Amino acid sequence: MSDEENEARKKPGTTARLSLGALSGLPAGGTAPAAAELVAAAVRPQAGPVVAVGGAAIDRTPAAVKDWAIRDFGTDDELVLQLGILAVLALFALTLGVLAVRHRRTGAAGVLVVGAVGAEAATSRPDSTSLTDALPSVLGSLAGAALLYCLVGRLPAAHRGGGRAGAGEGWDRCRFVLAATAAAAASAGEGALGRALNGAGGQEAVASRKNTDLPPPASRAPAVPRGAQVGVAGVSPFITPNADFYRVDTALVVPRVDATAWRLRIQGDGVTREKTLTFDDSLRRGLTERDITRTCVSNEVGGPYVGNARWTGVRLADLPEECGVRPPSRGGPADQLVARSVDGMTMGSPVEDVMDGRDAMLAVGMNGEPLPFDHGFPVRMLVPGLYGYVSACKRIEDIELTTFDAYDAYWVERDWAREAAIRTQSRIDTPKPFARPKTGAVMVAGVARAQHRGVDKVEVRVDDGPRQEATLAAEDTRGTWRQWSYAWQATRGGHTLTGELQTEKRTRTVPDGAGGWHSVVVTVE
Ligand SMILES: Nc1nc2c(c(=O)[nH]1)N[C@H]1C(S)=C(S)[C@@H](COP(=O)(O)O)O[C@H]1N2
Ligand SMILES: [Mo]
Repeated sequence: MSDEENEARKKPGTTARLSLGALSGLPAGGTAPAAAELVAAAVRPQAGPVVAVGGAAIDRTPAAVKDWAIRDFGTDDELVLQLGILAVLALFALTLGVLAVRHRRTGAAGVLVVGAVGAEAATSRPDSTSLTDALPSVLGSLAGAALLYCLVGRLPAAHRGGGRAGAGEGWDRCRFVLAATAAAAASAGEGALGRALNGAGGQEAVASRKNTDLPPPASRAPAVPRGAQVGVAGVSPFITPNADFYRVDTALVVPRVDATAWRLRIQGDGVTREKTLTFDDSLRRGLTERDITRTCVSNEVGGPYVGNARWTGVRLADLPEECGVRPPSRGGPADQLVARSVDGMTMGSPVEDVMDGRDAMLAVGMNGEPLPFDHGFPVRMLVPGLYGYVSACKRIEDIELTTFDAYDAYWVERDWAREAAIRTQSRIDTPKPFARPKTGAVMVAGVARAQHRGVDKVEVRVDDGPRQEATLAAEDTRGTWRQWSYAWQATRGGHTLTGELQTEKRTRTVPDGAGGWHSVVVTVE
């Protein structure tokens, strides 16, 4: 074999070149978001392109899909979304790599276009206040474009018959592979470092939470009666531990707010004296402690998005009152209290409900500790009897008095009801669906809730038999869920157990919460 033939052999054909191009795209496509993540650590974690594009995607997702995502991925929906974005980016990277083999500049420019999309998303997020939020995407895509340009430049010229490569243009497979591998490893490292820095961000916020000393409440929660817990294995604990409390957030990266810098402004229709509250002001106001069961409107009948905790906070009604606000029933002009979060979330509660004497509060404590970041540190709102999306604003920073006619909050714009009082629901916690209990005495037990109204009766029905009254556990307060149990003499075979309390007709979660009986099918052996 001649030298020439040998040289030609080593040079890849067209298909091989395109594959190598695609392979160059991957490290380049990896470098862009990784470098962006690193820059985001310096600018603002929420300004990273994956988080920004993810947030924009969430805002544009139809309510039904979002509802499905919350239901089927639980709180993992955020992870699923981020992985999805990375998968799409990988596809782009492969395509741009192939493109770059034909037109080196165009391929590199493609990376910049993707960067521009990220920059647009980052600067148009509701929590973005500065154009510097574009920096992570811009710098990241510049790095990616430059890498793609260089890597593809290392590929040999196209192989044409016995054409001879010019001196110095020798195709060095080894160096190409080394360069690509190094770039891939570097971007993985950068990405990991960026993520770690982002996660470690908010030092001041973490310190401010650590240094928060909740004063003893001025008004204690009534003691939970001994018999509030039915004492049947498999029933949820009466107080849900913080770590097990369900969580719903549209923000992909939960902002960590420094309590010492936190302010809450109260303004709007009927406010005669505007007010700005600091965290210390709140702690000095004499805190109220209450057990309150909270739930999400996306909770299906029998679903897990409900929890009961001991909350401490400022009485919410006092604040508008001190600002001169009167509820509509006393002639006030505003019927909607709009809460705004630092992350851009908005929610509107009826002013009447907030001021009618129920234990609506600005909570600072959850089960004896400052609010966890995931549950709204430093301050979140709670209104007993209303679903989370119309009352439970986390990291609240602004309260505006307005009307329902004048303003639609985040979820209302997405087809959920303007006003949403919590519907009565009962859940069978045990036996679990498709359990196989033995014949004889089987305890059927669960939790029922009708926050703000109270639960007076739960009935259990086996198949189409008569309704049997369940034994209710001691009632804590009207604001909390109530456990119940029923001793069932189970006979062999398949049975359907139904806990009857709420309206019979099963309804979807959209627009104002699910209703209907919870049934569990078991086979007795
Ligand atoms: N800032 C902010 N507050 C929020 C939300 C949110 O996405 N962002 N979700 C709301 C919804 S739909 C519910 S059900 C509750 C959930 O509160 P938790 O996560 O503390 O259980 O918070 C509400 N407050
Ligand atoms: Mo919710």
